[in-house]
Amino acid sequence: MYKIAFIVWLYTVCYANGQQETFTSGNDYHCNPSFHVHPNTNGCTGNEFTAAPCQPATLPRDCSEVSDRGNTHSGQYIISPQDDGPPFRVFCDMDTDGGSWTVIQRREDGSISFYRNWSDYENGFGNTNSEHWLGNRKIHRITSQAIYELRIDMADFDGNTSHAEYAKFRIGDFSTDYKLILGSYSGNAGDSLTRYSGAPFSTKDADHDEIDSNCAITYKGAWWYKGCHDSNLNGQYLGGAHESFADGINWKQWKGYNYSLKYVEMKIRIK
Ligand SMILES: [Ca+2]
Repeated sequence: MYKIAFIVWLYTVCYANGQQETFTSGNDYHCNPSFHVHPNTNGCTGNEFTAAPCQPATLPRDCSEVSDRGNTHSGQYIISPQDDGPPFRVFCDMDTDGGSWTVIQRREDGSISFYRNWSDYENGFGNTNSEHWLGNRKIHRITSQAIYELRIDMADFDGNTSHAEYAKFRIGDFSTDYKLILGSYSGNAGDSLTRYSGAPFSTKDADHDEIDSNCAITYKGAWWYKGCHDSNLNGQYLGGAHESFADGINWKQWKGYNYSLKYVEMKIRIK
């Protein structure tokens, strides 16, 4: 006991409220005040906490639960949906419209190609701190836990922003090709997705759309296409107005088929 206490004291590191760390043991620990000793002990000051008493946590199932545990900062957290699958890293938006959003997609600078194959979209790619697609398997796991809503925040290159919300959002498992299930629309961006509720997901190498050609190839994206789309948020980062038809990051009802958005963030939370 004394030896353990001494080692812990010797290596005390102070963390900010809500910060997460992966320790050298390889285990992820959820660093939440409820798991920590009182501040101002073990050399930590102010609002800092020591990780020493952290538990190899019962991880939160989504960002709503991260928020419920007292974490108010937007950033990366480890979550674990309530099933047999492994935990994974997500970005939690704790600021927009009350917070608690689990981010599933972000476009912001074109640094990453989104013209990718089925397995990339199934498993996810990019960095949750910047551009990424969380992954269809993970999105399915999260949205299988409860009724979730979807919010899409968008921005153009002139400083304008808009959003679209759907009162229900769920995607099926692999056997449905990650079929989209959507509830009613609200927001100020216009509705460019409801028509595609019920559509399976398609990529350039997995054509599940309703027409002979391959929408994902024609429009250089990956989406819930039918024949083909009103929105293409995984399309090419074309940086504003473009002459090519509907192959950018397009949201038809807001900016049309010839304007590729500057910024998009798709996020979900328990309804
Ligand atoms: Ca087709």
